Amino acid sequence: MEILKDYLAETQGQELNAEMLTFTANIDAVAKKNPQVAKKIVKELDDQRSNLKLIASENFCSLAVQSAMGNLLTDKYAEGYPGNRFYAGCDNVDDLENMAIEEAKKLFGCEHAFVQPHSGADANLVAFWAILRKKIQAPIMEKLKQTNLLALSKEEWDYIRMQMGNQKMLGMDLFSGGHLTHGYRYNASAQMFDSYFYNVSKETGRLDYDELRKRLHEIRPLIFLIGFSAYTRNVDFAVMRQLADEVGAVLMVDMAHFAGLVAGGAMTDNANPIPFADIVTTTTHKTLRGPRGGMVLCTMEYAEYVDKACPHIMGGPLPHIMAAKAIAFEEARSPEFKTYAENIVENARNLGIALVEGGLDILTGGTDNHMVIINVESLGLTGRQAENALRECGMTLNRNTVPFDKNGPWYTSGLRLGTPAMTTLGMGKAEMVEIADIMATVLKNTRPTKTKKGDISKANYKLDENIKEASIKRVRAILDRFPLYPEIDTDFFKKYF
Ligand code: DSN
Repeated sequence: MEILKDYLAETQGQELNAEMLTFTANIDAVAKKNPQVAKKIVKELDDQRSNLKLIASENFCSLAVQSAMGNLLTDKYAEGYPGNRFYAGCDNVDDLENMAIEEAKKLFGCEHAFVQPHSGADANLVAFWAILRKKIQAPIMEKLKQTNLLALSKEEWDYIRMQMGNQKMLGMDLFSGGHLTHGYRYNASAQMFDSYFYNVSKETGRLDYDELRKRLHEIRPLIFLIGFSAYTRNVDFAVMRQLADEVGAVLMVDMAHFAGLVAGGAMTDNANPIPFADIVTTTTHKTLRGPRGGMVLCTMEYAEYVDKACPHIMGGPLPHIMAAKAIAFEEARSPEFKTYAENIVENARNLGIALVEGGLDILTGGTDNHMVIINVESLGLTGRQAENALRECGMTLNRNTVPFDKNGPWYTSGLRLGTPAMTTLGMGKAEMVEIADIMATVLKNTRPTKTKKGDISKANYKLDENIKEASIKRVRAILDRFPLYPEIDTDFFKKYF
């Protein structure tokens, strides 16, 4: 297979398309080792091009971010942090990590940034343990007049372990939109902490601050955690700070979903957690449009505990991802990103309005951020059926629990959709209205089938074939106007794969 050679021969005399050349060279190098892997990369690009990406937590990062990720930096070990590594030869990684740190600090206006976590779940573990070490371990060590854990007696060490394992955390219930790393029993966080939850109000679907205050005073947790992956309303972080202070809790915010909206200035004043929280975690690939990864932002009070994630909870960082984070954070400081963040919110708002007009049941009736959640129960469907029917019609999204969901976390009664990726492609109000209409049409023409026992199935369904065909055409017509990475021509690879 001579992919690169063929491409160069085919394009002789034409103006150089650096992006296509880079992609072709990468595919060529991979295909020489394993054509099946190369084929899957090209197919994934085709898939993401021919289906509407409506997953609220996904996006398309820039090709510059992608190039920064795919290179030899992956070969370097750099356990520790800049200037304090467990390995020699970290000069370039030190510089890259410092660049990402400085960019993050400028972008979010925070005192300290730790850019090593590989994911949001990692970032949360780093934050949890930093809080435990600062608030529980450090005072005990001070009392014992010790600085070295290795010098503790077995009894002293057991005492620290017991105290650290017996702390309370109060987070948002998974069914109200919270994240599984916030104390869900199937996640390690619920084994680390004595975990408690708050819910949204049954009447409004929103957080009720009076109820939250009551719950906080009842539990009096070490960590008061605000964050969600399926909640569509702004939170007043000034009020959250005040509530945390009333009970002496550490205020931790997981802004993984809305970090890009904070960075781009679409969430300001009390909706921006940075000035109010002690410690903030995030992913870098959702609304922020960076590489897949995580990050912790905090006050100086927690800096040394966060930086010592290795050896405590992390191994080696990913230097190639930190390089890509530096690029992405710089991109996010541009005026274009500000417009982008505003457009994400505007698109979500318009999508919500159009879905309501289409007769669908939207949680809280709309949105303040980048996502919209549909309750499909009134259509007689589960989230799983709705998710699959829409995917058949060229729309990729995920099913989600709704508050107090009767169908549980596997089948669910909801659909979560978001606008970050569609906004990256340049779509606006007209497309949101069209997409809402396609979705409503598909969902209203999908019916659950019966199981062999005669019960209504939670998994299987029948979708009208004519509707399906027409919907795919409508979706493709939108996508044709907003191509993903137009610099890259995947048709060129058809003769190889
Ligand atoms: N997977 C991310 C999301 O979709 O919200 C976080 O778990």
